[in-house]
Amino acid sequence: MGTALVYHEDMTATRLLWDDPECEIECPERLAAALEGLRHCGLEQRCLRLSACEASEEELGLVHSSDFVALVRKTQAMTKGELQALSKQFDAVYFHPDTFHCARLAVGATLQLVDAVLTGVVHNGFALVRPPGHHSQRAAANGFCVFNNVAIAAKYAKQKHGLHRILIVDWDIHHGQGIQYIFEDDPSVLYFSWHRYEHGRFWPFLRESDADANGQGQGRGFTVNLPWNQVGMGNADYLAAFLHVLLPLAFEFNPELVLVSAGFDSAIGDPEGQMRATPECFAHLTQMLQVLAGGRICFVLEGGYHLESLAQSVCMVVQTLLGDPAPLLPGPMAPCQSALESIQSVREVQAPHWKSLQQDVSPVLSPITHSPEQRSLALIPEGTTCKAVGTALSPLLDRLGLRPTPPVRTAVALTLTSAALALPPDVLHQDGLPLREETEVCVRLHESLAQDEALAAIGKLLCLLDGILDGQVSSGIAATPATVAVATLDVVIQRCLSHGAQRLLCVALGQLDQPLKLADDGGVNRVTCMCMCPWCSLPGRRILWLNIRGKEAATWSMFHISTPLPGTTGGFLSCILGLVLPLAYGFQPDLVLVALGPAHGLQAPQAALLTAMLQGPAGGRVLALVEEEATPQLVRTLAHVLHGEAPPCLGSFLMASPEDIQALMYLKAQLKPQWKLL
Ligand code: X5A
Ligand code: ZN
Repeated sequence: MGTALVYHEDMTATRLLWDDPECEIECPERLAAALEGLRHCGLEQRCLRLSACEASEEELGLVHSSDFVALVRKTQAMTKGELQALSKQFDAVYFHPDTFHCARLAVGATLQLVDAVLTGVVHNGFALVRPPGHHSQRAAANGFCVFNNVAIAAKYAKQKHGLHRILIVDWDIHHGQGIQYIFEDDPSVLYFSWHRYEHGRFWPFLRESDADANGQGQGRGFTVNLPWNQVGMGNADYLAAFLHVLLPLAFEFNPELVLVSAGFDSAIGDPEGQMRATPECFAHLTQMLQVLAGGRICFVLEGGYHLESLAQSVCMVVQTLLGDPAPLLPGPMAPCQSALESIQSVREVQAPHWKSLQQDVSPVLSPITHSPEQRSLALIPEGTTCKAVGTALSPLLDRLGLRPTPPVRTAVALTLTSAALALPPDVLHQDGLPLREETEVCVRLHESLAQDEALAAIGKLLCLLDGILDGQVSSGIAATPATVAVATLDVVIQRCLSHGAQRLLCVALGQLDQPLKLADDGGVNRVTCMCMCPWCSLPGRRILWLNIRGKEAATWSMFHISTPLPGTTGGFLSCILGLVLPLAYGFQPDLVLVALGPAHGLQAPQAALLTAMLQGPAGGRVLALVEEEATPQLVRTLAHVLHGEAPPCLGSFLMASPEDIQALMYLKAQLKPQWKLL
């Protein structure tokens, strides 16, 4: 079970045969660049390679009229003049004698991928295809697209595999109006698209690309358009769109399959998109989508015209699909005002159709009290579009390849054996007491820890923690004796800080108060926080403490926050997507501690989702602390998500209670001035 890569070299055959500045960017080198990138990074070799076959006439007929298919078939025997004349009948389209073959391969590749994922041959995969598909309509080619690969795949998944709910995420920078038209009145397909819109002044210049187009009839609420009205959208804008629009709806929809119209013209350097999201951002977007549908997710290439940016972004997606941790995101985590306005307007349009949005029909946009956005991300120099894959590609790809991935993905420091726990086979077991002396030093301050069993547990835990801090291990789970949970946490935090961690995020669940002996330097460098606790007196604000427990909402400072544990699935999701992740991404921690303390009250699927999603902000560095008495089922579930698997479903969606909504709104209002992703 792994990741499929579906491809066929013949898809490089179709190309523009005459002069057309609009169409020339959709060139064969796009596929070559993406594939070379994957090879260069050693990713192609890690995938299950599937060779594409042409889709059948019947499969094309799931979306397209037989007249249209017949018309495209005829292009195989046309002269250049005839091809050019036919192309002119459509908007931004070119035909080549090999177009029909390529377009059938593109559909075929997509359907093979869907089959592989839905029959359990692989968990997920990527179809590298040309021509793209999302603009194509029942009887019309459009915007370089001939057959609508992803729309056909959704119909196919419904018809052949009997699925009832499919999510299509279209992150290409153009509006996939073709997909929108095909599923407009179909509530079984949730279509999300963000796109460069500029108030209607960008191609394809359609009124129905705006946020207020949200489906027809039964399908109302199942088309979700997020128009970008300015260029230059970056990582924070894309993250905010996922956290505040797509993911709340996606969780509520609860898809059985996710299809991604994966265009990379939304990435930095692209001549069409003019946006600024870096390739790393696509690793994070991928990781967020992987928690849906039990991880059943198929990526299908759409646009992407800057060869280096395209290749890097494809590598980021495939690397994430393979289970590698997402790299840290560069840049300040503050969405721009225009993005916030777009996000707000689509939330308002969709609110009547989605319980997850009904909590804040008229919420506050963050006031413009701060100085305008500084956008200091380095731009890839322009002018490298659609040239043959040259030497310029390698240095940039090397940068990706050199990013060290820890040799061990997940380690555990537990008292139970792996056989009893049924952990994934390559999870490392930390045992022995190699750090006895250091352990004793660490625990000197805590008399409660000075018993043999406690010392043994702490020794294992520190050994695991050091593995993470040294970059040998990505993530882990450690058991702590419940009676000394707070003291243990203190020891862990001290060690992180003394090992040079710059920013530490502690998500403490249940009855865990902040350790008291944390700051030896209490009182020094108290800059803005009026809180008297030692956490906030640390120089450099190195710890963000977020306590989720069954009490009131409170903010002692922007780094010291307490929120009640919501009682419903809807409330829990709002808390994760609307509070925890925006804070975590805004803080950009080196390491995340998820501490499940006494009476944490979380069900295993909730703990798994929280832990899975907190891998994003810290580059995969998550240490989960569980009580020794934690059930094997909880430990197993956590080990699986840290190991890269999808968390189990939370259960049916129940709307957040008014009290939980109120607590969340209160915290967000308090914290919004400092944490811009909220
Ligand atoms: C698939 C795709 C873009 C067409 C742009 C025409 N099409 N100006 O990115
Ligand atoms: Zn596009």
